[in-house]
Amino acid sequence: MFFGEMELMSKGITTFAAQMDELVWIITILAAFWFAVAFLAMLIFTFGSMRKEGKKAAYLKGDGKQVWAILIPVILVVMCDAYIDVKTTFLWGRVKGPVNQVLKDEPKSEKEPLHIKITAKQFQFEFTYPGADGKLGTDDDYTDKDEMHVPYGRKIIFHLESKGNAKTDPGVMHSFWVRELRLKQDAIPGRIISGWFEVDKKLVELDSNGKKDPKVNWGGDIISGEKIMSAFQGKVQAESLKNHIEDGKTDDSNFAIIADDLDVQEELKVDTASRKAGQALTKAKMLEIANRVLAEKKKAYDDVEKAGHGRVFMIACAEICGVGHTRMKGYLVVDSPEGFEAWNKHEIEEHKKSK
Ligand SMILES: [Cu+2]
Repeated sequence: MFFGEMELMSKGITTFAAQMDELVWIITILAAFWFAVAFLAMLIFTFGSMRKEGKKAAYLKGDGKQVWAILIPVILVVMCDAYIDVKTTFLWGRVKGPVNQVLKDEPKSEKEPLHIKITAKQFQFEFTYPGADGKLGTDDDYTDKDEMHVPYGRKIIFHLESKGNAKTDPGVMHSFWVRELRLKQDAIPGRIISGWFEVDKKLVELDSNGKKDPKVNWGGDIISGEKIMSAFQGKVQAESLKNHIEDGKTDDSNFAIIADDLDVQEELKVDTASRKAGQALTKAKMLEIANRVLAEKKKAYDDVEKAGHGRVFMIACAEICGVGHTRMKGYLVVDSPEGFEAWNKHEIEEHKKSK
């Protein structure tokens, strides 16, 4: 759903996404309804009970039939609340309940679940895969930073932990969040928290408006990391460049860094000494440059996506974990089972070489 350019709700891609979205809408609509009722009642009583010549103020004791004026709305609100609570409890159980029990009730997927260890650090996510033997915690495990690959149509069981950067550092709280998965899970030092999700192929193939996304192509080259990541990063940076200009924040150092990364610092007349930019250009001119760069980066990203398999989604840390919190991002690549196996094989080889 869109309001102009603004996406009201990202598309959900997991098997429990529809249930989650339904609940979000139920809560939103019920809360909006009762807010409107309460606000209207307040207005009616305020203006309807204003002082009038010759009219005496009534003294209401709140007994007898008057009780119902309070009780009926209260009962209705409590009923709505109970309805939300029941629905929430079932969904919570499905998503956050003990993984082994929950998965017994879920439709079986063709392949055995894939276990992935997620380690949250200041300020990076690391993903450990089982390697050739398919078992976590053995010698052939390999770890990738910032990027997580999963196939659609298979249960993913993650084991999330928080680690410090030194032996004496117990780590801090983080939160693993991918909005399209409709999944957010805190990472707590000293605990390993397991959870699950399964990406639905059909949902990945739809765009945010519910139409089939023409870019989806599960064939093509294996995209292992860097290429798609840098294209994705480029798109995000170009968006950020545009936002900086729109918000008039061209004099902060981040702007200079982004402009440098995108190679438009000269064009935007960024003064490298003062790290200030755009004094020589009008906002309209800068926006023109930013829009051009954004279009280029969007196209580059689309081209990479079209050429290879896999859809990319952003992973973010959703718990303020320190000064680098906003930089704590990663990328989730959803792939076809074949594409995932090819990538997995490639990574196993690469990590063998680097040992
Ligand atoms: Cu964090």
